[in-house]
Amino acid sequence: MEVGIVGKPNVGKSTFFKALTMIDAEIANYPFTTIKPNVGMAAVRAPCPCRELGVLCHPKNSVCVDGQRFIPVKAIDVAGLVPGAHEGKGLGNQFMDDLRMADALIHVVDISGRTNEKGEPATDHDPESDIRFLVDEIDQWFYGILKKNWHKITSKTKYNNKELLKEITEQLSGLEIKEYHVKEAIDSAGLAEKTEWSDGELLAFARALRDSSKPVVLAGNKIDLDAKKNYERLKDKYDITPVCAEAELALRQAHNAKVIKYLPGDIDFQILKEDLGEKQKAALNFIKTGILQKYGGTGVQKCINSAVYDVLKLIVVYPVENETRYMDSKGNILPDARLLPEGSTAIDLAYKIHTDIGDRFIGAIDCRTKKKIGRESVLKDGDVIKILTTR
Ligand SMILES: Nc1nc2c(ncn2[C@@H]2O[C@H](COP(=O)(O)OP(=O)(O)OP(=O)(O)O)[C@@H](O)[C@H]2O)c(=O)[nH]1
Ligand SMILES: [Mg+2]
Repeated sequence: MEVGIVGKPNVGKSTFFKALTMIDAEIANYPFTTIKPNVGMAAVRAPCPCRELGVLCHPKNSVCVDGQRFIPVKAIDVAGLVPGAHEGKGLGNQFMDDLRMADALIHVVDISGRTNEKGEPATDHDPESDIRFLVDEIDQWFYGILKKNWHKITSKTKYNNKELLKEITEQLSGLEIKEYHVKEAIDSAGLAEKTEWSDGELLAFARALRDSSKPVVLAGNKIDLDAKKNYERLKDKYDITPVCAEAELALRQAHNAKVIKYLPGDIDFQILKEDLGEKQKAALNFIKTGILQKYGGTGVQKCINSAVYDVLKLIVVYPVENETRYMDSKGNILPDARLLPEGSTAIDLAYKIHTDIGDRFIGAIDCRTKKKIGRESVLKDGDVIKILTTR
C-alpha cells in the first residue's frame, strides 16, 4: 500500500507529508524545494475492537491510542509539477517515475489561491485550474508510456480483447497496474468491442486507466489563509477536503512535546502544559476555533483515510489465533490490523497471512459471534477472525 502526494510546486506537499509521517522533510516558501522524493510511513485510523471487546490490546503491526488503531501505510512526497511537465517543463515528468508504485494519489491544491501555476506567490489564482491540469499531466504521462509500447502490444495481440488485457497488464506491471484496472479502463472508455483504437481512443484509455489504477483524493490546503470563499465555490463541484497541513504539523509536534494531547483526525485537543506563552496560546487557539471547529479537523488524517477506505475501498480485519481471548500464539491481544480489499473472504485473509495458512485452510471463526464461517464468507470491516487449519 502506497499513497503518493502530488501537486504543483509550493502548495504544501512536504508539510502534508511531514505532518503525516513526522519525518523531517524540507519545507520552504518557494517552488521546487523537493526534488528527491521523501518516503515514509503514514497511518490510517480505525476504531480498534479492544474497547468494544473489553480487552487491553498489544498491537504489533500497528499502534492503538485511546481505542483508535493507527495502521501503517507508505507515503511518498514528490517534486512539484507544472503545466506542460509531460513536454519537459519545470522538472519535466521524470519525477513521475517516483509515483510508479502508488496505489492512490493525494492531490494537494493551494485552495487560498496565493500561488500561481508555477508555485510562485500570487494574490488571486484560481485553484480550479490546478485541479484540472495536474491530473491531465499524469494522464499524459500514462499516455506516453502506452504509446511507446503500443506497436509492440497490438502487433502481438491484434486487438484480441483477452490477449490485449493480458499484454497491457504485463507491459505496465511496473506501474502497479493489475488486470482488473485494465479491464475497468477498457469498459469505461467504451473500447470493449473495438477492433482497432485511434490515437484519441488510446488517450481516452490512458485517462481511464490512470483513474482506475491511481485514483485521486483532493486536499484543499492552506484553508487557514482566508480560503473559505474558494472552498465554498469548489466543494459542490469536487469532492475536496479542506486542509491545513501546517496546523496538523503544529498539533502533532505539540503532542509529541507533551504540550497538548491530540490524536490525528480529532476535532479537538487538550492542553496539558499550564505555563504556555502568549504566542503559543494564541496559535493553539486559532487552530482550535479557526480550523478544527470551523472545518471539522485539519483534514490531513481525513485525506489519507479517504484514500484507503473510500477510494481504494479497503477494510480492516484483525486476525487472531485464540477466538475467546483474541490473542496470537504469544499472548498478544489483537496483534495485527490487516488492510484488505472490500469483498475479501476468509480464504483471502488466510493467504494474506501466509501461503501456508491458505494452503492448510479448513475454515474460520468469527470471534465476535464464535460462529464458524466458510472459505467464501465475505469479511466485514472490523472483523476479528481466527483461521482454522489442518496441522
Ligand atoms: N498558511 C499555510 N501555509 C502552508 C500550509 N502548508 C504549507 N504551507 C507553507 O507553504 C510553503 C510551501 O510548503 P512545502 O511543504 O515546502 O510545499 P511543497 O508543495 O512541498 O513545495 P515543493 O517541494 O517546492 O513543490 C511553506 O512556506 C509552508 O510553510 C498551510 O496549511 N497553511
Ligand atoms: Mg516539497
